[in-house]
Amino acid sequence: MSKIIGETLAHIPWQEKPEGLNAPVWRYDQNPIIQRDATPNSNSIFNSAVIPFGEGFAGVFRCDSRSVSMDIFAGFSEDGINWSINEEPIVFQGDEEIIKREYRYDPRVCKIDDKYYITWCNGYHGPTIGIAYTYDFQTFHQLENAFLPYNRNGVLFPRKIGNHYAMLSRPSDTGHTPFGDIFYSESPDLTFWGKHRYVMGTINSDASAWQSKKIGPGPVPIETDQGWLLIYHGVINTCNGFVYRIGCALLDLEQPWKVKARSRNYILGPQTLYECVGDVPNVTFPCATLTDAATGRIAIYYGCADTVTGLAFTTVDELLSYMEKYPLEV
Ligand code: BMA
Repeated sequence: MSKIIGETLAHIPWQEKPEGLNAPVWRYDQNPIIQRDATPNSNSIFNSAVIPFGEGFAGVFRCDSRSVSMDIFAGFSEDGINWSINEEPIVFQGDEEIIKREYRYDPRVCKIDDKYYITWCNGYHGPTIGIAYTYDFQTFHQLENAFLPYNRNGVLFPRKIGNHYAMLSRPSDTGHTPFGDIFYSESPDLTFWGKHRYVMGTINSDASAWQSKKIGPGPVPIETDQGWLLIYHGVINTCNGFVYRIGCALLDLEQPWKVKARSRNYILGPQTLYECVGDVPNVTFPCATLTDAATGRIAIYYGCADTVTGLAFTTVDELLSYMEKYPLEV
């Protein structure tokens, strides 16, 4: 038995694993939990992040509008399943040069001490990583962009590592990025980022072809007694375009650029109608988890076909033993 290091969350959304299922992750049986038109002006709501907040939950949602403009919106829920998402996007306070909006998408939310940090893909003369914080999901303070363009998928660690804030990210290009590895960076103050270390990259062989084109960090890493459990997305290029699946890895607790284990198999991929059919077919894209340290339960929130939001379940033991059963040489 391995342990999640963190808070208990007795009201984590949960369903038991269906009997006989031969996979480490199982879908909520009422998926998708957020439909594409859940707000009056939304074309699609996907690649979104949630976190325990007050007695319930809060989240930051990627809603593309019916003019297909990409922005991020706060939302609230009592049970983590039924969400009420604001009709207006988040308005940021901060330096006027930085809060100018080009586009915003694929948010993550991470609590560090008493603040909730939002990171997202932020248009600033090309995609880079925006960072902001809030105490209450009403007022949001935007900080400097973490990196120069081009970067997507900035994911903070939920505590300092060796006295520094830490982030995983995925350097990219101006377009749909036909490459991509995961890097680690540190900062003393969330403004100046350095000590950029390579964590892991694509597997350009038959050994694990689902992650042969690019990979990127997904939800905030989960601290366990074995290491940081990282859930990430992996992409293969096919004659019908990119297919996005979900995998996992275990990173060293104090030196997270060191990979201790990684799954050869994906843990979830597009199989249902809502994952295979939508504005961008065959995409499962995880951006958040909820975890319960008391039971080891993990609820995964993931975008489906760039259109709706899905929920799936696993446990820390399911993922660690799956990595052991189907290991990738690291
Ligand atoms: C990536 C990002 C994600 C999207 C994915 C599939 O490059 O734009 O937001 O889910 O492509 O379209």
